[in-house]
Amino acid sequence: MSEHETIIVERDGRVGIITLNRPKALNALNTTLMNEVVGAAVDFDNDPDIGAIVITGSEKAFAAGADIKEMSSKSYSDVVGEQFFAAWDDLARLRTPIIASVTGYALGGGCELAMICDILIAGDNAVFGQPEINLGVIPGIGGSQRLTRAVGKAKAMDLILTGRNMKVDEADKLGLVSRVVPKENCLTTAKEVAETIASKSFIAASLAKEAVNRAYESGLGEGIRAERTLFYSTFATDDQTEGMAAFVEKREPKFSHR
Ligand code: CO8
Repeated sequence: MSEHETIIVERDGRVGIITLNRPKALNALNTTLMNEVVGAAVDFDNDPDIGAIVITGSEKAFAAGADIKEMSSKSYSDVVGEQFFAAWDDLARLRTPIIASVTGYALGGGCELAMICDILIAGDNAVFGQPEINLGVIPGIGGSQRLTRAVGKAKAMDLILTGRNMKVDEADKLGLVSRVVPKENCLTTAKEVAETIASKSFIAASLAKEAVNRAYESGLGEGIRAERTLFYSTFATDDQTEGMAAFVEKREPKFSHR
């Protein structure tokens, strides 16, 4: 793996791990970090030996938001001209399941990055929020959309308009997170979840991800039709043949992954 300035990239078996590594800035998301995270994730997505990706930060901060110092001097024409932060959208398009391991602050862009991930494992010290309003701006990496879909209009309006922070218990109650675990166990749990997913058929996992995302992005009828088409398509795969044969023969399946 190549050297990076703002992240650490590792692999553990079929799991790719990206650790945000700007501790002095509480992992604030600057342009370099965005390009490195998205680049590393795309590389993992194209790697047939990788079946799931974990994105994590430090115990104090998953990420305390977009880098305010980088943004503060930008003008309207700067952000439009460079399509500031648009590359984060590429992360949402990957086929490989992505697990966020969130301890500490996940604020602003940090909360938005966690919500781009498919599964969110939270430590018991996690704090979520969209405080952009306190800076005279609004969420810009999908926060107003993904938070509203995740927790509903009433809570999203409350969080986005007041800019207040939310502790993990409230986030859990609202369904924003997948699991809450002691902070010491957060990364281990995220890796275990990733290993479990990576042991399945990659094609089935990526189609399942696509189907769930269709529920998130479209109406029920369109989602049901998409699911049916995706379900039928699994019958064109070796992994369907193997998975069902293994069940009938009472043995563990050997998936080809991809
Ligand atoms: N950007 C830049 N630097 C930061 C950020 C940030 N978001 N957050 C923390 N830091 C830096 C601090 O400036 C400080 O650096 P220094 O020591 O050089 O002054 C260092 O990290 C440590 O921070 P604190 O001393 O403040 O640590 P505390 O433990 O006292 O407080 C907090 C922790 C509560 C997390 C506090 O740092 C904080 O409030 N941070 C800002 C949170 C925030 O407002 N985030 C939202 C940013 S806006 C955003 O994310 C918009 C995304 C959409 C962009 C879309 C474009 C299209």
